[in-house]
Amino acid sequence: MPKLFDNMQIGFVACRIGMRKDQYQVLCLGLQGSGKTTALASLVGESVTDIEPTTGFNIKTLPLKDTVVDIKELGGSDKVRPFWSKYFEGQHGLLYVIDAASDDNVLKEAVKILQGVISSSLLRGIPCVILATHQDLENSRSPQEIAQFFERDFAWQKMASSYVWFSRS
Ligand SMILES: Nc1nc2c(ncn2[C@@H]2O[C@H](COP(=O)(O)OP(=O)(O)OP(=O)(O)O)[C@@H](O)[C@H]2O)c(=O)[nH]1
Ligand SMILES: [Mg+2]
Repeated sequence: MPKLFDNMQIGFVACRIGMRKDQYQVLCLGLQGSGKTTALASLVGESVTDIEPTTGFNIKTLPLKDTVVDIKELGGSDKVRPFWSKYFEGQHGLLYVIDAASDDNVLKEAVKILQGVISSSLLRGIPCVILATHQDLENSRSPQEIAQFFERDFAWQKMASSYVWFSRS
């Protein structure tokens, strides 16, 4: 009996420690094929081979020091995008993924869709980071080229010059 009691105490302490971690919700959006699933798998150390298009959503949990970040990716296809706004409430941040090797029209569409997303009152004031993928491809654009597309329409703070460029202030 004393042994069982000891175990219960240990369980209680472990539970309390678990509860102390702050939990944040980040929404990961971007056009179909922009590389959201691949980027998230890479972030949590999973294999990036044989990744299929996301038909609904895909959640990855990223444990950080004293913090747990749940990143929820929503599929980027035309069929799924109308439902994005159902997931806006309660988010602490937005990760917007773009394909750095896409052509002008696709990038313009990515800008237009991001404008629509961040105009939602449910996302007002939350930070948004743009992540550019496909930088390993020869035809990928430089950070400066991509910046031109986004700087025209948004007020951003520069964070880095490689994979992550701007954060909405
Ligand atoms: N070369 C290269 N290929 C990539 C990169 N990121 C993703 N891909 C490829 O691009 C394709 C689409 O990647 P996904 O991660 O499925 O894209 P997604 O944004 O999750 O797409 P949806 O879920 O359909 O909205 C896959 O074939 C990936 O292997 C990258 O940085 N470089
Ligand atoms: Mg996906």
